[in-house]
Amino acid sequence: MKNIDSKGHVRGESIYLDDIPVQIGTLHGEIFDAPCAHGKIKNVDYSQAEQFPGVVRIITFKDIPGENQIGGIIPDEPLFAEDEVHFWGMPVALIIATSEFIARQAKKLIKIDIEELDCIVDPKEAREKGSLIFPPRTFKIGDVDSVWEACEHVFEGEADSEGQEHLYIETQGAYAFQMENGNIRIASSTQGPTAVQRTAARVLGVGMHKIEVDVTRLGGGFGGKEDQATSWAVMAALGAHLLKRPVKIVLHRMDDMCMTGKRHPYRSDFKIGLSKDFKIKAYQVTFHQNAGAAADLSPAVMERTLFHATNSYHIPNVTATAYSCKTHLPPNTAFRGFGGPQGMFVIESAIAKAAHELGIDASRIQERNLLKDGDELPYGQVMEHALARKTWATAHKKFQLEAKRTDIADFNQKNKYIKKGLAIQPVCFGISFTNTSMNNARALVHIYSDGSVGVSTGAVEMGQGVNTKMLQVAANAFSIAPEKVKLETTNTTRVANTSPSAASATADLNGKALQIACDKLLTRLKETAANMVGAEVSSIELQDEQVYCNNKPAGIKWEKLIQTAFLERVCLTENGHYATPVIHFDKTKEKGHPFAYHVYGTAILVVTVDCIRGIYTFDSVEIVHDFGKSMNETIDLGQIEGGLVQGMGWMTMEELKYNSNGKLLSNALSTYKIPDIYSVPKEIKVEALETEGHEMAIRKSKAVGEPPLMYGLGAYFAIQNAVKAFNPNYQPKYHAPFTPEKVLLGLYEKVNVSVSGI
Ligand code: LUZ
Ligand code: MOS
Repeated sequence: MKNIDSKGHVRGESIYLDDIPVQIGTLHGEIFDAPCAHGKIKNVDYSQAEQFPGVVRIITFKDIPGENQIGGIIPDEPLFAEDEVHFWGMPVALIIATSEFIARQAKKLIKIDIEELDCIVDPKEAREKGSLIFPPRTFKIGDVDSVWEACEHVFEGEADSEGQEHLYIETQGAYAFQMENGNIRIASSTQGPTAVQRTAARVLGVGMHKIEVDVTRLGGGFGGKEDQATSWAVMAALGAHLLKRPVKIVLHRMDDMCMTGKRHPYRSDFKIGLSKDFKIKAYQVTFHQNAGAAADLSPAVMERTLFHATNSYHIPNVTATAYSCKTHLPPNTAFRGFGGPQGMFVIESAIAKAAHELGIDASRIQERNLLKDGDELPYGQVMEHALARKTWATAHKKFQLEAKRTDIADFNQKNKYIKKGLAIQPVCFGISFTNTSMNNARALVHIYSDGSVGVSTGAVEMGQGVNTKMLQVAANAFSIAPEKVKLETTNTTRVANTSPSAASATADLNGKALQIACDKLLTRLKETAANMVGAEVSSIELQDEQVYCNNKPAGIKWEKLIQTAFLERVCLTENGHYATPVIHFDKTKEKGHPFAYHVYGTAILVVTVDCIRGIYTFDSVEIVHDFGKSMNETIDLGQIEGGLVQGMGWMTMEELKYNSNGKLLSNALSTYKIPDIYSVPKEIKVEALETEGHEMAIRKSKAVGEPPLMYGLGAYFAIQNAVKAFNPNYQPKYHAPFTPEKVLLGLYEKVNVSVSGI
């Protein structure tokens, strides 16, 4: 089944926030933000802006009826700055005007007098100065200190990865309406409708029941709207509340890039110890997460970094410590992978470094240490149904790794100024919110009296195709045509207390809740059918839109069944609640079983580097991926391709630049390069690993949102291998992204070349 949104998207008919017809009387909001990263506000002069024709009001923290607080995990982030600003782009005031243009003009008339204070942008510097968001955490298994001695080889090093801009095509936005009795309705481009509802209630000082949040769809989220869609929605709600008129806020791209947090940059130190036969005996790692100026989701992101510190490998002795460092960047936030990719980059760097020093290919160490059933991870979960080795072996065979290696060696022998490099990237990603209590969802199903069905869940459609999957669950449960099912908007009055659509778990959690609701309806409908044909309930099935009795059609169509049930006053509405069983985690011990299951895969990446210019193209990325039993192969394939390319972009070309004063320099698409059609691999092959699927996944179809991003890590190491093939003096560094500039520097590091004839 195709994505149900594809036609609407292609024709431009799909409704995004900015497509909602504008109500008469609507006002437009524009954010006045901090012009430095850290400073004391001496004075703000709004007088000229206030007098600008068309400006209705300028709202500051003083106008907030409730709390000036948007922090979720830790209450450390004001909606509007009070006396101090903590990052460049921090909201100070909201200008409300009759048009967006007027609001933007008025913004230029605000004069702010700030005393600039010291600015920290580097996480290690923050740690040295004791600037932490919360105390460090350590995951530990075995005892590294007692085994270094016994290791044949021990290597130490640093591995750093930079941030990543989400670059959802649809920027942040919200549209709030004052309803009767002081109720507020907010249309929001958010992954977390409940987070918006809760925070709006807190800021307005009202109960959550006064706030309704509605989401049709997002033009991309990638984590950037898990927590950070909230500010704009709350500001719009505040405007609507104070002015009793609709207020709309849609960020311009440059404002969005400047004001919102991104993937967390990390700086890390590692030490790895191996036996003679390349078994990893010990691994010690210290992560410095650049959290930015407030906690946002950093504690949860840091936790996932620790969970994924050893990627797909079994290491018996591990000490992984992480510091969440408070700096003056915008608060960094969720981004596809949620700290996992950052953790995995360090172990892959440690392996690459060991391989380089030993003069072997990294894959020899990788393969030797892949997880298998019964292995215990540093956080206490014991592997079951581990597929790390199977995906590796299948990729090796299916994609003829040996032949590929020979071809590349041959090519590199024959070509002086063009070199190829290969890397293998295994991935093992845990599925479930790391915070156990968040792993629950609800669904509401109405069967209308004509037999058509309306489905509401807590899942937010952001292009990932979750609505299509939900529709499949409902249509399949009732054995009716997909056309008979409608996916409603995600709305807090229909489905309450939702977790954000995140952690790759949205289809699993909401799909299972929906399945439960459908099953309850089905039970009642079977009773009605049994009465109609005068048979036992156990002999009844629904198939092909009709009733079957003892495997034979009973001559009752779906519509007839529903009509009868309706006339007999059977309840045709149900809701389902699902909470993931089995999972638990004890933070005092840092041990437990936090994940419902893991998703596995192995990618083989081949790159060609132009050794004169430092530019590169990826010839191919070939993947064996563990889909479980995919319930929608087209959608899942789209997730793999998109995730892969997004991961490759982070590792190679996407380069965020802040100056030492904390100002974002790469604040537009002209200065921040994301992968385009010319930079994606020439060939992407994805093979499904043959498995039975996993019971904890919706219809045995495993979560697919985040895991493929981490195949992109291999891009870094493939390029590095090509550089090594050109320049034997190159000393590998582990600092992503590997931009063409860095490639060029690597190619000519400690080289005395004369590029003759060029
Ligand atoms: N969000 C969250 C996430 O709150 N907890 C998680 O574990 C998570 N994992 C991935 C992406 N978003
Ligand atoms: Mo996400 S990083 O699953 O919002």
